[in-house]
Amino acid sequence: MTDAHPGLSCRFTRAITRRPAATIARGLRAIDLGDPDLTLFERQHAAYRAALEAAGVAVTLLPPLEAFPDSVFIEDAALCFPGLAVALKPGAPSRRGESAALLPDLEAAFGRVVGLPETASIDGGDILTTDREVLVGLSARTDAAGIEALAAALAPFGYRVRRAETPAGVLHLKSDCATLGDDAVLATPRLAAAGCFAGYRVVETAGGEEAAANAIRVNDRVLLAAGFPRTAERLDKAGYALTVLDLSEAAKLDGGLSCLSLRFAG
Ligand code: CIR
Repeated sequence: MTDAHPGLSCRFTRAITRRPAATIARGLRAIDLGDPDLTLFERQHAAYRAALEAAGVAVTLLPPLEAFPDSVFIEDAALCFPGLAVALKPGAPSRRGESAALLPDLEAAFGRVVGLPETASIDGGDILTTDREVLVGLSARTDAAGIEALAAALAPFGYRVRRAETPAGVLHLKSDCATLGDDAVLATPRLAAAGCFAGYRVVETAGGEEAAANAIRVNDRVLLAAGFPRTAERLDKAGYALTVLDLSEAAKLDGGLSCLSLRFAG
């Protein structure tokens, strides 16, 4: 950013979520681990919303979008700052329309909503907002035109965009990292080794626990997916208060903690 924005990446008062669609089993996935169970997904989604609320966030729940099986992963359709939202351009053809479907809700919640050109592709999962910059990973979903368009859209508001590389074979940049606030990040060793976190304090996920990296810092807590005890121990030792959530059904569609909400202050 032009200036540091203390707390921008982890101090939130509101979140927008979307109920999983009954068509969820048609969602995209890199590897077939079986279809998610809708009833269990809904239960886990409710627990996720409750954890956000317990961390001090007022949660809006939008109705399901049956035409978009992946629309529960609402983070990919927009990027939020205090008073400002960017309607993104999801890179998967089946998800492209999610952003337009969300637009009325963004307009209701934010004083200003900006769009991006049709030529751009960019998923929210590739965008890591820290307190000093917006780091965007090139990936199979996010292209150079998408990153350039986002940089141009955010420049007037004083937010600086920096380009990074999402590791090969990884869905999104934030599949491999999370902001912890205060210039600290949680990251996989493979992403940390790529050098994009120079100047940050990095807590690395434990070996074999790469999927733990898609955590979220929400006010005074870090929400972490269940099943990663050694990474949990590292975060605990580093002084973070943890809330551990079972999101097995989202994980079957390559979804994690960040993608299930849009979090913002305002
Ligand atoms: C997809 O492939 O687009 C969805 N099945 C999962 C999206 C997860 N989004 C995210 O981590 N930001």
